Amino acid sequence: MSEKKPLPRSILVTGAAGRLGHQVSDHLVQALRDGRISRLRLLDIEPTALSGPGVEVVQTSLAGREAAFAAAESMDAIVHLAGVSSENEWENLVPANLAAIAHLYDAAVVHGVDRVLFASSNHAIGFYPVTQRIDHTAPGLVDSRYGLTKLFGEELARLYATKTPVRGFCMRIGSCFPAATAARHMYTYQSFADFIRLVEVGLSADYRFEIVYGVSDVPDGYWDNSNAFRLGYQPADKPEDFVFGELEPTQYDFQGGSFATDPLPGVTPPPGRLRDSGR
Ligand code: 15L
Repeated sequence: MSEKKPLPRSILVTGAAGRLGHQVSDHLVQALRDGRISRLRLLDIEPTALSGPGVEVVQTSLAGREAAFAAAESMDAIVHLAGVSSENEWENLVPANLAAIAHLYDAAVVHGVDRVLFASSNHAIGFYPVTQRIDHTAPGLVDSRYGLTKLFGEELARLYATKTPVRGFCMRIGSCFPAATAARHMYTYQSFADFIRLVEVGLSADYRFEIVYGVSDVPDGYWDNSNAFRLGYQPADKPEDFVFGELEPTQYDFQGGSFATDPLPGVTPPPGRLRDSGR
């Protein structure tokens, strides 16, 4: 199992108090106890519940350059999960999803960080039709402002992996929740345990820049995840095992689901100029 591979000694998790951040932090606290890592820094704008010997908790925003530089100092790897996690206004997306990763990457270069794992999203490619199966080479086709910020993060990671020593591992995460609750999740669901398996690959595999899909075992889904498998990802869960009630009967034309068809918030065109998604 990939869980047993050597890990970077010092790891920063951003967004540590969030849904995925909590899972990763919990896993790495255990890795710290097991001696697989020696330092863990957990950062979030909100209070983080986890603590323990060797765990450093930092409550701050990464939108400030100084905070980002302090966060990356003496770290070997960064798992960057912080940010606004759905469609939003630019005034919220720009600091949290654009400025934060830009500062963090500069800080990673200056502080000699080996690699950054980035929580990208399926919304970076959400306007591909559900009838088209795509792999890691599929160019971005964003379905929302939020998706555009994720594509920005991916391209930033690609640029820095080309021009600097910092390796980039971009996870186009599908729907990572405790349960699969919608018909769409049969194609997009990733269990928390499989997400951790993917993070382990990102922390331990040898690569320069990679895009992988954050999805459980869905052999004929939207995404051909052979790049993740090549790097060592072995999902152990299937979406159907995480259905605990009635599934919401969703039917979408685009992989990003409702993100693709929802209008941009806060900018209503004048009467007579309304249109649907336009694709
Ligand atoms: C995401 O990127 C969101 O962060 C998450 O809340 C879900 O909406 C997910 O995508 C999804 O597409 O299901």
